[in-house]
Amino acid sequence: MARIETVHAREVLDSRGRPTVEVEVHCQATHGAAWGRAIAPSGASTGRHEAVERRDGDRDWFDGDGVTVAVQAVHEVIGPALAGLNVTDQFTIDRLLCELDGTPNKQRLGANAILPVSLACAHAAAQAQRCPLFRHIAQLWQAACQRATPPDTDGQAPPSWGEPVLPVPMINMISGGLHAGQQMEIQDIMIVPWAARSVRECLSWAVRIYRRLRELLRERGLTWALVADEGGFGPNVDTVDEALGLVTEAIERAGLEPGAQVALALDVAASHFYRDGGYVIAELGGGPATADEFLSVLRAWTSHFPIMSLEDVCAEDDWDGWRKASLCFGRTLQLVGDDLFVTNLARLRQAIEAGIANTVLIKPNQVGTLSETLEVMAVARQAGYHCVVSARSGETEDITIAHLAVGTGAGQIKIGSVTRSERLAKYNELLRIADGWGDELPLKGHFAGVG
Ligand code: 2PG
Ligand code: MG
Repeated sequence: MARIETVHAREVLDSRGRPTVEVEVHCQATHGAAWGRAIAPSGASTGRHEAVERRDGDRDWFDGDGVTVAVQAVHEVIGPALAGLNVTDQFTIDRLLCELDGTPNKQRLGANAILPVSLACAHAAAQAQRCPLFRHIAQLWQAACQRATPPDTDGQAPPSWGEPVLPVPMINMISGGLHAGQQMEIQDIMIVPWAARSVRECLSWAVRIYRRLRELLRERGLTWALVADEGGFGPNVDTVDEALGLVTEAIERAGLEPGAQVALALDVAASHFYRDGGYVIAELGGGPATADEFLSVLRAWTSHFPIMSLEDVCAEDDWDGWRKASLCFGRTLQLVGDDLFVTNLARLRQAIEAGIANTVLIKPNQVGTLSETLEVMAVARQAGYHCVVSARSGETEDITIAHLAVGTGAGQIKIGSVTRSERLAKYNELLRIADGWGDELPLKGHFAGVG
């Protein structure tokens, strides 16, 4: 038993210099004090259906981006309600957080107030139990999976992921869209070093590819020194095709085999170039194109380049486009929904029913609590979907998602590139976990639609 004594929040800054909420939870445990700390991240290419982030809107305070209202909500509403609860009882805490807010999208207190409380409780609970966070999350995950299992599925073979493992990272190399200068419509070109044998080897390959890419960009006279929001390059390419060619060549120059050793993953983030009822992209002449026309462009990319994963191939509410994309790619590629699902159970259920996508991007701040995040993952797993645990483009030194990916055995994590400390904080935490528990935790990717 570890009782919550105080919940303290403060305004801190994220990687874009925007305010966000940090929370500390202090408890009294049987064998002494325990505490935990967590910080809310923040997206740029946010989905329309995400839980709400509360900001002050006062122009004199961080240009309106301040989060003092959210900090106040922690001090005045959340802290007093949580005092005395057992910090290890995450499901009760998170249920209470949802009740205190009382809205479906957390707009009263703000997901940026609620999430760091939920995660800080998990950190404190792990400390109270004297175990690493991923072990505590693994316990919660088992319970979430049991809750998500319908009673009539007893005896069925368990889906292929869920045991704690170290995840294979998707590592950002080139950014476009809202994460860079919008010079290229799609948001991320990432590498997946799926043949590497350890997290260290994944990172060693990624750094080598990143450096070869920088050399290539310099040789081609493309602006290479600028790094985008997630630490990748934001070169002035004319087309996505050109950018895909550059990353593939960088893999070769690094002495690695594109496809067999290192595959590509794209975050198309199509909602952000969906205008006037169509997809506006240079490859299609820059006018609004239909989903069918856009899918033919995607088909060309996937046949010319070693792409294994496509995220947000259609706009968040273009269910018809998604249905077509799922028929086209769902069996052979990993088809990830981010803006589509926004880590939201109702939207995931709707997609499962319709056979749309095969993988869910998991961002805890899109839904607002750890328990709801685990519930979405458990329902996804039950339906045979895969999960990629993901950071946001606005990040901090918070490392919780590294433990979330390991504890749930998701097998994949998306953090950003191999530069910028808010990204490296998470990679370094994976390295620490691998160093401490690597003998018990293999590096294991679980991918949908491939192998
Ligand atoms: C995404 C994320 C992370 P953002 O779209 O997948 O890359 O971006 O946090 O801006 O939503
Ligand atoms: Mg995305």
